[in-house]
Amino acid sequence: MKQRTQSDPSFLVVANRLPVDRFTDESGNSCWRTSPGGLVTALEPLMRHKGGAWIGWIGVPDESVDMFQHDGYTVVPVELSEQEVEEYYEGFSNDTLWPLYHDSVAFPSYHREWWDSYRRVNERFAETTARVAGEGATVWVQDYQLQLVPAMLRKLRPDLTIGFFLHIPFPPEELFEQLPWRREIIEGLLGADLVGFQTPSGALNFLRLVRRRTDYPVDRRRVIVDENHSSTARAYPISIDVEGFHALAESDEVKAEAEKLLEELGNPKNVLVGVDRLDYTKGLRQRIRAVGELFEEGKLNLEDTVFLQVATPSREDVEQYRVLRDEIDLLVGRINSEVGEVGRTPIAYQYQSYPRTTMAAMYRIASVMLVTPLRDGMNLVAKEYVACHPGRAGALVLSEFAGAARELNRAYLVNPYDLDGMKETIVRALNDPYPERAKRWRAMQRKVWNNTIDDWARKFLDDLQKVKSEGGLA
Ligand code: ADQ
Repeated sequence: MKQRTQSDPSFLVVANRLPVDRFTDESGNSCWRTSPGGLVTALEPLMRHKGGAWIGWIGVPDESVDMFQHDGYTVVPVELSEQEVEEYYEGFSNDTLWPLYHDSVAFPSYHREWWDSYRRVNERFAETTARVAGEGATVWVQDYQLQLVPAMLRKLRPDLTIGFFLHIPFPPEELFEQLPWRREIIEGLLGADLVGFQTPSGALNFLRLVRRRTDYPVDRRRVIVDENHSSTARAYPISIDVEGFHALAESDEVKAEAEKLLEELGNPKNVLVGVDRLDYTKGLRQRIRAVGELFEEGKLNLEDTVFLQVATPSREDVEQYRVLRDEIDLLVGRINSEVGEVGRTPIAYQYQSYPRTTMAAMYRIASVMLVTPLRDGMNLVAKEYVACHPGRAGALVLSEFAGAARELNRAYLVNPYDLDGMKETIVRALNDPYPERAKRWRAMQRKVWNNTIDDWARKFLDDLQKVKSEGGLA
């Protein structure tokens, strides 16, 4: 076994993907650059300060890359074969766990080979982490692709402090119990000293399952696994780089882009905006149908209103996502051809990814932002809108089933399955008098500014040290 040294990383993040992308520079050299994202932005300073390491997959199958230094921390690539990408990632992670954890809004597929691959890949992540972590280091494991890592890692390295955060919802026991490997997943998570969820109901669902499916004593939020180890479950609602987004939206570049965008849309009085990854959990079908009906019924007017819907390409190798893309194309096409006129259509639909500046420009021009997922761990778009939209009276129509609805409870909340209710609320959000909109807006701004991504990371990591040293949380 390798001798550990002072310079071994003392803070490690383990996530399915690395926070870097490869590109080729002008001289033809292959280089790495940080891929934008809230988590990376929040954790990078800490990684640099503590001599950190990030362990993850580079995003390309069958490629072995040695660990390297990037921006002051160590990047440790974990290799995945093409078959593992199909079985562990597209299969078990995205076609079993993803739908199951999102209320089974699509049917989860259960395949034993996928599970075997999931276990194998989790083992590889745990072994890699165990190899590089310094003595007594803190390890933060991220998300549903790696739920077995905490227990596997604890077995290999009992000296480590291990945290886990789940970015998606944790389902109620009635759903979770379908999973043939439910016991293994619960045991996997219990390897962490602290298991973080987006909402209190996620933490409660997990604790209820532990009580039902294991014999471990549970003391409020704390599960006593053995005399040397206990695991605490608690909610830590994730957030965004609020200041960063706000400053970006106030920049001259974004202001100019927003004006140009408005012009391209025909300078309408009202712009409804939706921005989502193209995913069946995001409630796109229901939202587009609701807005389409409002145009058909004349409650939204083609003369002064446009609905801009952006869908980011996502998981294009998974069949369900290809089908969804075709369905949305068809639906938008039908509404535009039936309600639109030559040169003027109610829905401006874009299937593409945009830079942050364009996202901020869209948030600026949105008189009403539509965030109506059928189920969502948090939903950062909702918070980004509140951080970016200028003025004092933006309007957010938000699904009750997004984690964000707990903090943003002064949004115009909707049940996305109730099309009539959603239609009424959209019209209300558009037409409510200024004082009502402003009151709601102020309340939401307060919430967003009071919990930034830095607060989230700090709170989780502080609590992680606390549960490790004191055994629990007050
Ligand atoms: P996602 O399901 O990806 O995240 P979300 O929280 O909305 O959902 O984050 C999407 C991010 O992608 C946002 O930062 C948004 O700005 C960006 N984005 C969306 N469309 C884009 C486009 N066309 N071009 C460029 N960027 C685009 C998962 C969980 C969520 C949880 C987050 C974080 O499903 O519930 O909030 O992780 O924990």
